[in-house]
Amino acid sequence: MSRILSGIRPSGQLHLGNYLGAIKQWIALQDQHQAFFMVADLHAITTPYEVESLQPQIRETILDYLAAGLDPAKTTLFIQSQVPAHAELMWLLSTITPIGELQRMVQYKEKSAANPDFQNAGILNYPILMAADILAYKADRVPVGDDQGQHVELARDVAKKFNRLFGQTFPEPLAVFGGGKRIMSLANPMEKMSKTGGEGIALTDEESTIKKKIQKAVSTSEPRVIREAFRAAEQGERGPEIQWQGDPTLLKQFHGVRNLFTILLVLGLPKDTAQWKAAAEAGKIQFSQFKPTLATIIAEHFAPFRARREQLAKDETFVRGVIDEGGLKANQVAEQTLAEVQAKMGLR
Ligand code: AQP
Repeated sequence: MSRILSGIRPSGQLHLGNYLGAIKQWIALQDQHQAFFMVADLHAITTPYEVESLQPQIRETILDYLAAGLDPAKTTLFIQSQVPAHAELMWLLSTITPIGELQRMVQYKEKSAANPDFQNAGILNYPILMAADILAYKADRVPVGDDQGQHVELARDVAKKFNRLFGQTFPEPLAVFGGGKRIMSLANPMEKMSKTGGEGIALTDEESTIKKKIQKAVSTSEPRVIREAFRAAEQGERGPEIQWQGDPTLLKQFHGVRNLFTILLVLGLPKDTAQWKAAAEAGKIQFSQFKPTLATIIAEHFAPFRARREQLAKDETFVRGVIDEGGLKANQVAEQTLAEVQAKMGLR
């Protein structure tokens, strides 16, 4: 049975992008794979954060995992910092990771540009820790959103290099992407939806809040844009960006409506999507009607999530038990890999 690993930083409320890019895939994969899902708190401290909010935020993230449908009977759910082997393995892997590879990572460039007063080696070394997260479990599949694809490729390169230098040890991990691999910000669809941007649709949002947020989403009345955007959403592609390159307004509208159609296609029932597909192909969608419909589809999809989450929040003993048991299982596997790596590198 192949192994998968993934995680989310406890850096704010989980949003639709985190769900469609990562968690929805995790739920689908947990039945056929040996799965490890962590709350990536060591990654969270590489960008500005409030010390007193970190523990509550870690707990909120675990509640989100459980309420979304991750089953502790089938998967190992754990907190990254409770498995010290990740940080130790990272050090060992850092000795074979070229600095130039780290410096060319898009997330490193974006996150250091966004936080000029918080420059630190952790942001640069983030992908080595992520490689250690993956390789500690010898995972061969990593379900993530497309912003993390470059990091998984680096983990793959590190695995190959380790195997070449010290003998076959790791599988070469591959990223696994789902239909919502890049959900864009509603207000600025040229950028991805993010926790810290504050404009995301939180998984806990009520229908009225979702309606208000979607209402503000960038849309269009241009038939060409509607048609091309629906086609791109259906094919899971960024679409014919070149075509709109000379017109920033149309380009933004294209990305805005492609994003809304992507959400519809991943969350809507076939009867919902068929009707809107026909309208999009004719280039005639009234966004004043489409937007509230989409908001309702999202709210209904997450209604069971919100109910389960409310129940789980009251059951501190259960949640604590899941974290403790997950930590034990994760430590067992990761420590074994660490010992093997230490021996192969001549440290034992
Ligand atoms: N907009 C997105 N669309 C699809 N997938 C996304 N992911 C994040 N944003 C989107 C995926 O969610 C998983 C967890 O991400 P993360 O929290 O570990 O890192 P991040 O990419 O830094 O997430 P955010 O939400 O943007 O947080 P902040 O604002 O703190 O930086 C990953 O699989 C990611 O691909």
